[in-house]
Amino acid sequence: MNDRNKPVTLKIILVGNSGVGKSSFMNRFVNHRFTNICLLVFDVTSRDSFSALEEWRKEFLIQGEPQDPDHFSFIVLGNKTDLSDREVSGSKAQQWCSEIGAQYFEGSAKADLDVEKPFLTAARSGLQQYKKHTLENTGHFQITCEQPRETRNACEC
Ligand SMILES: Nc1nc2c(ncn2[C@@H]2O[C@H](COP(=O)(O)OP(=O)(O)OP(=O)(O)O)[C@@H](O)[C@H]2O)c(=O)[nH]1
Ligand SMILES: [Mg+2]
Repeated sequence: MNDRNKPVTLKIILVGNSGVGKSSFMNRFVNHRFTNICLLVFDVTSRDSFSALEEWRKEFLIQGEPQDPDHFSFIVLGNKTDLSDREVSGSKAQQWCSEIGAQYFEGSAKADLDVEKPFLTAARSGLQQYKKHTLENTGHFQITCEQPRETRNACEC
C-alpha cells in the first residue's frame, strides 16, 4: 500500500459551554478520531452559549495549538433544534460564521436530526489540512523542521 492509500487517523474536538450537547452530538456519530478540526458547539435555545463561542474560539487557537492558526477553519454547530424556545436564529449564527470564515450547521442530538453533515464536513476539512501540512502532492510524507531564529546560520553542519 503506498502512502496515498494509507488510512489516515484524525482527531476531532468539540468545545462549548457545559450542557450544550457536545457529548451527545459526538456520541450520535462516531468513535473515530480526527485531527485539525474544531467544532464550536452552542445550544440554539441559549444566547449565552452562542456568545461564549468567541472566547472558546480564542481559547482553542491558544491552547489547541493548531498548525496554521491564521487559516484554521472552524465548524460551528447549533444543537437542540428540536426545542421550540429558540434564542439564536440560524441567520444570526450564519452571520457570525461568515465573519470568522466558519461553516455553520445545526441539528439535534436528541432527535437525531442532521447529525452526520457537520462531521462529514469536518472530516473532509481535516483531511485537507492534514494533506496541506504533511503530504506533498506526490503523496509522500514531507517532514519539515524549522530552526529557531537565533540558531539559524550559527552552524552550517
Ligand atoms: N432537547 C435536547 N436536549 C439535548 C440535546 N442534546 C443534548 N441534550 C441534553 O442536554 C444535556 C447536556 O448534554 P451533554 O451532551 O451532556 O452536554 P455537554 O456539552 O457534553 O456538557 P458537558 O459535558 O457538561 O460540557 C443532556 O441532558 C442532554 O440530554 C438535543 O439535541 N436536544
Ligand atoms: Mg460532555
